[in-house]
Amino acid sequence: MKEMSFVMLKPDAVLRRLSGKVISRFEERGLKIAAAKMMIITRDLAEKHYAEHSQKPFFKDLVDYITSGPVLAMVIEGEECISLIRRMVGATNPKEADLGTIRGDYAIDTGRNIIHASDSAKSAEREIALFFNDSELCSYPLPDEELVYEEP
Ligand code: IDP
Ligand code: MG
Repeated sequence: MKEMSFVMLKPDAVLRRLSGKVISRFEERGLKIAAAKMMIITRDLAEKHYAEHSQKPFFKDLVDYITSGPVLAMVIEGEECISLIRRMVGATNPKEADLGTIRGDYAIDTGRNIIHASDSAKSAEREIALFFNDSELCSYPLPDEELVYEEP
């Protein structure tokens, strides 16, 4: 099933100039970038995005972090890509993230774990709507798309 996920490269990823490397992993895996924009997000948007964590002790630090510099917000599309991207991203605490995952290869600190990815279809829908208008989502076929094997 085709899905769309909201993926955001956090300020440390952008400032460490890792954006290209991380985007390449998604492209090389066969996923499609449906939307992308560099933004410095407001506290209001950050608080809405992370609303589920509003009562957590790290909430203020998290909002400070995510608003501290530019983020690269993206919508990524592909077959069952929500869980696939979560697996590619790795554990929230990069010290526990497997090597070969994005966090496992590029991060060391939970508070600077370089990337966000939606954790469910419901979150993806909510997060995409927070960051993008429908008109910003690009629908286009990839040359190899018809080669994807569909389970009978
Ligand atoms: P996720 O990003 O892997 O989905 P969540 O539990 O949803 O992880 O937490 C959202 C973000 O909040 C994490 O990516 C991380 O940046 C931050 N965070 C989570 N737990 C902690 C913590 O214990 N200390 C500091 N920051 C945290
Ligand atoms: Mg989360």
